[in-house]
Amino acid sequence: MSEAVAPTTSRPAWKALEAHFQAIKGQHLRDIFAADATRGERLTAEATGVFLDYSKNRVTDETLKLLFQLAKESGLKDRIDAMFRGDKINITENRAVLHVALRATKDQSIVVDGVNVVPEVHEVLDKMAAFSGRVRSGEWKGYTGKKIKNVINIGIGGSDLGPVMAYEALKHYSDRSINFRFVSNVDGTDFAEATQDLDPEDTLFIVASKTFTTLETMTNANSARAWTLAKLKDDAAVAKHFVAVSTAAKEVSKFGIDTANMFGFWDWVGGRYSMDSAIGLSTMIAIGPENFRAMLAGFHAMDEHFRTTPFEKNLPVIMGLLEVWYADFFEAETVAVLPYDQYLRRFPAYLQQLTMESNGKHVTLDGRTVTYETGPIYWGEPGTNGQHSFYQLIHQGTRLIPCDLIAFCKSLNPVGKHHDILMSNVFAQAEALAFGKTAEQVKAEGVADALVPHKTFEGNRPSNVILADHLTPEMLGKLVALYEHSVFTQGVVWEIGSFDQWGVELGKVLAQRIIPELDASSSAELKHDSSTNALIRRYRSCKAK
Ligand code: G6Q
Repeated sequence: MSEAVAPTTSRPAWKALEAHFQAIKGQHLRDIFAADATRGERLTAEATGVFLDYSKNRVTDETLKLLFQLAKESGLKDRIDAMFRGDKINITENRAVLHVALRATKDQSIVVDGVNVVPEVHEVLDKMAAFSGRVRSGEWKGYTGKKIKNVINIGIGGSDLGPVMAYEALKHYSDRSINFRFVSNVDGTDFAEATQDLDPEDTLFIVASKTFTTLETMTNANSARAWTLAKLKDDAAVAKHFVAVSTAAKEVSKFGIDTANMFGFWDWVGGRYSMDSAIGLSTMIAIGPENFRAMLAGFHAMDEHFRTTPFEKNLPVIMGLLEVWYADFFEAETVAVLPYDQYLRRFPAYLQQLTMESNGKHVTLDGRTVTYETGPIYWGEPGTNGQHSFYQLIHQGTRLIPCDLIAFCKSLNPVGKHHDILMSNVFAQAEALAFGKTAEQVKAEGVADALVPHKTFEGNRPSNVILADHLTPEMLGKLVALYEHSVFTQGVVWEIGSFDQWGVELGKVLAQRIIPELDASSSAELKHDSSTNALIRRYRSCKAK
């Protein structure tokens, strides 16, 4: 039986954290470390080959105790169980939230509306594997009998960011004889640039859209069909050059794609949680079915860790609670994600959607307006590039920006001393952020008095260091699941619904209304505000010139 859960700010642990924050907010990491020689070893956790050093956070043992207490009082364990069980925890859409079922092992049973969904998941995976195998081997031919050399994923949001990120992250494992491109933006430039040097005869489009009605994706898919048919001149070519990933079979066949070449998924997979569903078809073609399954095994290992491990040793729980601590008590507005691995260059963009679309909510599940901060802004770039641009603000600006530094002990491309140099930057940055440089240290270096304030680093900037052996498909799955479950943890504490996205839906509706009004010959009366009306008129007349 679930225990009744008190509203966030009236939980005893929340109140205790408020008082505790006042007591410790002035403490410096320099002093915290000086008082405890074991801290750097103690405040770490490791699971599934992912090592987390969270010692350089502005927390004491008491803070951690209270945060874990807060998780308990928030009913986190019950909520985790409810998600894994397939309860309809996405209440505004009346849906289960079962991305964890996408990586369930064959022997598991997860029942939604009376049906065990695990066999269906594996059926789709098998179908994807068979198709990927045919494309990779050259057995799948284009309409004129040519082997596919280019695969273009058309999708947006959750149907794009995961596939792009995974392709970039796992490029080392990908089949280099096939080009992979990704078209998402409705700006025609995206499509034009992706196809300008390609031949329709050896190009395969994957139209990835859960609903198959998204304006951007359908516009790009229609342009892709026109581009293909301009050369191949036979509607029958569509079946050889287009496949679909969708939950909407009717819409897919309306478009002209053979539903035999449709890869399905389910309404209990949210867009931003779908890179390991059929939405990952481009990933599977790139890295092969075996590597894709290894990625799923990585997701699953982190799922099991999250589901079964006590909070005190639970990586996503620790990370999620630290974000709550900074967002609500230090009032930090952002979190920087800084992967020290060039292959993870799209990981921050991927996490932006995962975190901000999930926890960018201002009402609780039961509709009350929150009185505290929820989802922080996530952003970042790979190291060491970021060090030469925005790190200045993190080190010496006026804002507190908790950082996640992600790194691997081994490089997939060991070149000379590059990797040691890269890794020295990881450790040095985390060290400098935490400990800074005092005015005394700067003076001792012989710096002129006038420059001392400029060269002084306050330090006390918190960071996590996430360290793993090397980047594999399995490791990527673990890292993504780590953040998925951290987001879940935060959402539970904040009592918000992390799995709907009404803000995104709004955008989809608003643009549809304006499209016909942009026609220069349209005489329809404009009924917007005066600014929008004037902008539309200006656009119309500029277009007409
Ligand atoms: C993700 C969001 C959103 C969605 C896109 C594409 O969680 O719902 O980013 O993925 O709007 O939607 P379709 O896949 O339906 O085209």
